[in-house]
Amino acid sequence: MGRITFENKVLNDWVAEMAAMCRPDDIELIDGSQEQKKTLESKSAAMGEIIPLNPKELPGCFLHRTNPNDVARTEHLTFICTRKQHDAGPINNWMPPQQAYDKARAIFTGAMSGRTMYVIPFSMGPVGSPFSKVGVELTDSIYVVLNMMIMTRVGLPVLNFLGKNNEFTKCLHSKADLNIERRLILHFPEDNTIWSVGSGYGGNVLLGKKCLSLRIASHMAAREGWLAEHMLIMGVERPNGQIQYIAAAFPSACGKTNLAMLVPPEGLKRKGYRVWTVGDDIAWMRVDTDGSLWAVNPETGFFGVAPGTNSKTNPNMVETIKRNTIFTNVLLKPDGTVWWEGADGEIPESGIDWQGRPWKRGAQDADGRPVLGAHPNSRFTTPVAQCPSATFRLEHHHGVPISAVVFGGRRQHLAPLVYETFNWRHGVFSGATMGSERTAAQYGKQGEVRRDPMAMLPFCGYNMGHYFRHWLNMGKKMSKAPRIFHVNWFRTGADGKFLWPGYRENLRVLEWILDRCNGTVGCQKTPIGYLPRTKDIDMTKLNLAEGAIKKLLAVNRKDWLEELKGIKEFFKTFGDDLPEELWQEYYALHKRLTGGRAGTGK
Ligand code: GTP
Ligand code: SPV
Ligand code: MN
Repeated sequence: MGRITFENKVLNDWVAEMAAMCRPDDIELIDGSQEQKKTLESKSAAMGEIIPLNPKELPGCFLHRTNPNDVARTEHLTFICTRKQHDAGPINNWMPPQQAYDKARAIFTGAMSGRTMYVIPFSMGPVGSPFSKVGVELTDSIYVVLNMMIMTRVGLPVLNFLGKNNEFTKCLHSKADLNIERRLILHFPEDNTIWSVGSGYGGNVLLGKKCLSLRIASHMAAREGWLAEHMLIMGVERPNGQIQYIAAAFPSACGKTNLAMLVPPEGLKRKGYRVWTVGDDIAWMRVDTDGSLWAVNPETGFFGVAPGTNSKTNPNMVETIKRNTIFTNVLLKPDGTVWWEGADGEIPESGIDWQGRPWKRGAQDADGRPVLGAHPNSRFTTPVAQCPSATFRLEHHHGVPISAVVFGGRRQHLAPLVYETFNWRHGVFSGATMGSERTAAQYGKQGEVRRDPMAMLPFCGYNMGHYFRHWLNMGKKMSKAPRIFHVNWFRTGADGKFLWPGYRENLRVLEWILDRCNGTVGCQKTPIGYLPRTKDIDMTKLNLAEGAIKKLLAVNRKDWLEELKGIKEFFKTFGDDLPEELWQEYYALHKRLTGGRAGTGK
């Protein structure tokens, strides 16, 4: 076995210990150089792990197919391993640390034999920024290495920054045998450690992303007094040149990437709007000396949903993924380019589907259902810097100031297009009670409404009751707290079709949100919050169906009272850990909905 020595003793000992367990044939340090990247691409291609795509049409691009049993995060195999179960809370899967290490050790033992172990030093956030955290991932997958090179800052500058003393998150990953029975995604927040085994998919294995930047970081953030959130960050440049920033939390596959890089619609473009993309998935936010909330995107890449991406829905992304991009689980066309459902152009006549099988247009399975060319959760990994709307502030160590926090879910009914909450506490309530219909980003029944507080249900690394308390406390630390809003792009009419055109037209809603922050637009007061009146949203060139806006802005008291029943059950699961303030918000909302009658006891 090859040996490398590291100046940092903790790192050195840990790599040696993990190698002794996993028994790789070789160990290689990822230095972040282009030469090493090229060599790894060739090696991975020779192994059949990645397929080089048409170099003329898609230079520097590759296709990867995961095991068909390994196409999304596996939440039921994801654990928070704290000494006390109470610290993981009622929502997370929990395992005692010793049991978790033992279980995983049995799978990791010898799992890398015949393979190379890659050592990836990475920084989440600009190297050396006060926001940033260093991690080191050990992995036996070149696919993971190549993805990490896009998604994070990797290599020698990070190692140099780490030096001899600094803390880092110990991240261990092995594909092992990709057996779902032997798959575990384990977080040890008390040891600053992540162990992931038996998967090769996205959020399960790119350990800087959901595992470090959300589960481990949320735990750190609660201790250190900041926020680690599942949020996009975007800047909206106004006609006068002023840029205001929005951080928005929507559950997985509910529109963060699309919103983060939208192109203004015709009506608003003429006013001179422009959008700047800071991030599409994760926001780390701190209170700065000016009393407002500042945010960075700790990542350097997008791991975006492919289906539905086209030059109408997301022209900036179409531009971004033309080079240096890794496509996962999409259709391969005979000309060496790729396709997915809802891509630009004609549906190809034939190709190789995401499972590597020959595919023909219109193909149906034995039950007469269409055979998809791309998996619904197929994705691309691509550098933020290639995005035409990428902000010039990507490397700024202090990030961007946030004017508005936006929560949103995927709800066919109930939630109106947008509302503003009355204050920070009510805003935290609206985030804590978010509900959303399940999508292809998770295993489980699609379409079922589940509570997904702040879009953090699968990502909060500690007791969620304590997390709500932390949110309430953060509000008290700010003299210029952002206002909190709630949006829903997914309300449907009687025909089951979306009432709101969504995508770029969402800027019309953001305009109202920012105008509210600036105190320059009106609203109507309803029991659930402030809603725009029809005249408050710019509809130039929108051509909405007759009556649609009324339906989009309707607040149905009966439906909300029904919703409160589910919220009550959800809140009860937290017992005494649920901050009393959120019960007070619950009763206040109940009272507003019933026109004065207070709700009954817990
Ligand atoms: P993760 O990467 O899983 O965290 O997802 P995300 O929140 O970034 O979601 P993304 O922007 O990739 O969108 C997911 C799906 O929602 C895609 O199929 C989009 O086409 C669709 N979508 C995005 N925005 C809108 C919208 O405004 N309206 C409608 N109807 N669909 C949308
Ligand atoms: C999500 O599911 O929220 C994602 C994709 O962003 S993954 O990286 O797989 O978590
Ligand atoms: Mn996400």
